[in-house]
Order: sequence, then structure tokens, then C-alpha cells
Amino acid sequence: MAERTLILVKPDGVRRRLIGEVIARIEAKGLDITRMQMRTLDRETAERHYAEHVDKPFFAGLVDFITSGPLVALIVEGDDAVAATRQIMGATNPLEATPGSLRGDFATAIGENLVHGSDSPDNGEREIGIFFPPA
Ligand code: IDP
Ligand code: MG
Repeated sequence: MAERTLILVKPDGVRRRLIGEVIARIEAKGLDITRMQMRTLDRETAERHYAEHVDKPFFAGLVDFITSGPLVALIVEGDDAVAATRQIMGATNPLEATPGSLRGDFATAIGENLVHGSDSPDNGEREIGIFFPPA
């Protein structure tokens, strides 16, 4: 079923010149990129994006990291776009992510795991609204 998801190339990915690698893999999978934006998040926006994690011990560090430099936000569309992009990304912990996935191939630390992808179509629409609000 066609759906939309929000993908971020996190600040570590931008710093490491991996924007093109992330985009190439999304396109190779057969998904469409329909919006794209580079920006540095303020803390308030980062806290809205990661609201579900507000009570986690790593929340403050996560906000520090995601606001630490420019990121690239993408709207990705296609059949089962949430599951397809989560497969391309690999598991949250890069040491558990399979080789061939972005996190498996390019990351070692859970706190700097290169990419974000929405975990459900509903969360995708919520997160898209944060990065690409309706005019
Ligand atoms: P996801 O990015 O694979 O959806 P989530 O559980 O939603 O993973 O966590 C959001 C982000 O928070 C992760 O991508 C990771 O950067 C960070 N994170 C998750 N768990 C931990 C942890 O135990 N320690 C430090 N950072 C974490
Ligand atoms: Mg998540």
C-alpha cells in the first residue's frame, strides 16, 4: 500500500558525507523522494520530533546530537514505505544491524546511527507535519 514516511540523514551522516549514500539506497529500493530539506534543528523542534522518548535516559543526549549540525529531511513515498525504509536502515543498534543495511555498513554507536525513519504510517504523517508543515 502506498504510504509516506519521514527519513532524516542525521548530523553524523551529513558530517561524514553520506547524504548521497542514503539517497542512493532509497532510490535503488524503488521508493520516491518527494520533498527534501537541509536544516539545523532547534531544541524545541527536536523535542517535538522525539516526543515519544521524553522519559528515556538518553533523551537529552539525543536532542543534543540531533541539533548538533545540519541534517537532511526527506519525504519518501511508495508501497510499504515505512517497512521498506526501516529495512534499508537496519536495526537501531548498528552492531545488531545486518551488513548491507545503512546502519550495519556505516555505524557502530546507537547514539550516532546515521538515519531516522518513521516507525508507522501515522507517526510518518505526524513527523512530516513537523518538518514540512502545510503552507
Ligand atoms: P529508531 O531510530 O530505530 O526508530 P528509537 O527507539 O525510536 O529507534 O530511538 C530513537 C533514537 O534514539 C535512535 O535512533 C538512537 O539514535 C537513539 N537511541 C535509542 N536507544 C538508545 C539508547 O539506548 N542509548 C542511546 N541512544 C539511543
Ligand atoms: Mg523511532
